[in-house]
Amino acid sequence: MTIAYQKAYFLLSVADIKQLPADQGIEVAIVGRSNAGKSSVLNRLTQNKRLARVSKTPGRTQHINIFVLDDKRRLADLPGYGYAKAPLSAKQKWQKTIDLYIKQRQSLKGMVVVMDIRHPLTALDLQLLSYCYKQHLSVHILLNKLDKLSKTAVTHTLQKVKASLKNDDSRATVQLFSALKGIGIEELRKQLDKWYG
Ligand SMILES: Nc1nc2c(ncn2[C@@H]2O[C@H](COP(=O)(O)OP(=O)(O)OP(=O)(O)O)[C@@H](O)[C@H]2O)c(=O)[nH]1
Ligand SMILES: [Mg+2]
Repeated sequence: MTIAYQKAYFLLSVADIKQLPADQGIEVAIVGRSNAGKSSVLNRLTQNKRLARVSKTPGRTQHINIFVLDDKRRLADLPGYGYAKAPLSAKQKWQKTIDLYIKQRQSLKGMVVVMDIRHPLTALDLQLLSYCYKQHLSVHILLNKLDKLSKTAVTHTLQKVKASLKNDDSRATVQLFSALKGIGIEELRKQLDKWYG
């Protein structure tokens, strides 16, 4: 079946996982460092520029935003992490929310982890990946903003990230992406189709 990503619509925004919609069907979450481009990826995927607010100020999105694809499938835009100016209390709350979300959300089928290709696999990214592996959650990494690097640097970074993931003995997959240029959409859709299948 083909999933009509362009029909996605915003359902609700919650500060607490208790307020999430019923834990049924299949949910895929998008997560990553603040400013990595999560909202831009969602907008690109759904071909809807206004779907997820693309903030110029990093760290704005502190809520879990739920988007509906159809009666069984949802996308969750998780709050960004690693915003240096965020107070410690906000950072701790983030950790707790994400930890609980990953542990408790039965319908969560996979995580799309968005990274800025210029700064992949930061300490917080690695911490998140280890949360996911612990819960046997599938991970697909987007190295976003590839338009910001030269072709040589892109290839080099992709190889380095792949090698590092191998050492991790993770089963995470990784791909190149540019939300700005619309590069990598097909590959992302294929991964999502598998999870939503
Ligand atoms: N050059 C380039 N810029 C991008 C790309 N994707 C996102 N951006 C820019 O990066 C900034 C952050 O993008 P967002 O989509 O708001 O990032 P986010 O991860 O949702 O950020 P928070 O919700 O604040 O955590 C914006 O200025 C985007 O225009 C890309 O592929 N290439
Ligand atoms: Mg955002």
